[in-house]
Amino acid sequence: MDRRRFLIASSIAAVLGVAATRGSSATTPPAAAGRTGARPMPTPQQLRWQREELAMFVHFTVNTFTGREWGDGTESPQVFNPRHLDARQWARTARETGFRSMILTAKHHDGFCLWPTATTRHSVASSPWKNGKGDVVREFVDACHAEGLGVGFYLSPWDRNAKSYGSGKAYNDFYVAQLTELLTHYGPVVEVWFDGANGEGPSGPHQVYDWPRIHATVRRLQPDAVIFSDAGPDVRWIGNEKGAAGLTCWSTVDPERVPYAGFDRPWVGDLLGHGDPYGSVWRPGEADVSIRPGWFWHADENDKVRNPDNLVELYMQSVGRNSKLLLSVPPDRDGLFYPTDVAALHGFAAQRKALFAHDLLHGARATASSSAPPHLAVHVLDDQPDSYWSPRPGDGASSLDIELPADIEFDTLDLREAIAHGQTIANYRVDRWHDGAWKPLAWGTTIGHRKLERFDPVRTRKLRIVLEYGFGTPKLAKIAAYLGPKHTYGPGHA
Ligand code: FUL
Repeated sequence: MDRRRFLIASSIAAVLGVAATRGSSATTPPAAAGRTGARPMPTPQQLRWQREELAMFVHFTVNTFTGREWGDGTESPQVFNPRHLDARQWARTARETGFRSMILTAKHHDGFCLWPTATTRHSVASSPWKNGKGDVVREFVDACHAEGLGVGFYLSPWDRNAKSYGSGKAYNDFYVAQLTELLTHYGPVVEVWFDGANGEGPSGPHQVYDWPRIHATVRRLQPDAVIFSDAGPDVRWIGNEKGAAGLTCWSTVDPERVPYAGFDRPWVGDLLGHGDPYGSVWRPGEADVSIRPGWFWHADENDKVRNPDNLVELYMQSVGRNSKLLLSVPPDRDGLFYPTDVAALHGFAAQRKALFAHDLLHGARATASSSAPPHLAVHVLDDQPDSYWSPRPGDGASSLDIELPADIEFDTLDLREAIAHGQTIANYRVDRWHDGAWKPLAWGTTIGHRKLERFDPVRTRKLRIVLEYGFGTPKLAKIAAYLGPKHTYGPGHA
């Protein structure tokens, strides 16, 4: 069997859970797992982006005032008048609740621009807000800077107001001019978000976007920004709007499979959710979802805001599956985050703080089946994302034991790979020592930046992590165990 076929067989076995049931252990390793070969690695920008874990999406435009989700471009700028707009309130809320950057819809599909652009009159400059002298983008950026948050922009390619939309080059010129304004007038940008939506249908205008030119504009003007779209190139859409990464989630993809933003095939969602272990590029997934049923604020959804339990679930299925959570919190017609949303965000932060307050493995002893110095077992217990344990290359299945001075009770496991070196682990199992024997507690496929496992509380004094399959020598950065607080909130909007 050649390497590729061997690895396919291994990862299928891992996905089916074969490894978890056949009782293999570090002392009886299966045939050598897939090894070596150059693997894609993150750029410093991609690493920074992923380590932030939480970003906030701010959906705000004429839709906030018309009650729509997709404006059609005929909205009068006169409807836009957020009398008490306070972007600092958005940024303060984001910072206080653990978010590290914010992405604003500078222009949504309706084409209305939140800054006084020179490219169209369809903007805040034609609105009654601040007598047409206001600039939401400026206030947003200043607020992000004041609160120490990264700045990101969503500039919808699909524009239902621009006359040139569908014309080819003329629209690309217009779009690149808008992008250039955003990327030159407002300081450093950490992320540019290219949406793939288009509801024109076969009889509507068909615009061919000049992606190479658009990407080159970002690279030239903001070389430190990551570019998001279904097709990256730096970070990819996770393939759904539920905020859920695949249970198996590789940060690598094959770029040919989803060649451009808006590439619409039935299997795209699945592909983006899981990534591809054979993929030639590093393109981690971003899980976008709203705190409300809609992306924009609507009065009749004020009682449908996700509760803190629900937000913790989102965190587990995004950040806890090697993705990043991009949570939309839409300002209301006053230009403020609504009190229910703010309270939910604080509850979310309080739950995370309580859950991750005490790593119960602190003070434990770690020993491994083998180690490649200086990457010793003890490094899985420190908090350095770049220090890790690595078994000797070619050792086949590897394992690491954690021994505690006394029993601990926990319901959450936190596993992390040293992803600065790429993602290699394709199968793991965690056993606990119980009634004189090792019993499987949790198992899965990928780890990546972070894999969170939750279960009913268990007790033990010894844990073992077994790594059976991979695409190179594993580099395990962290194992932590936590006991979560009892949930105190009722069922929420899902
Ligand atoms: C989608 C858009 O159509 C929605 O309105 C929203 O902006 C979401 C984040 O992306 O493609």
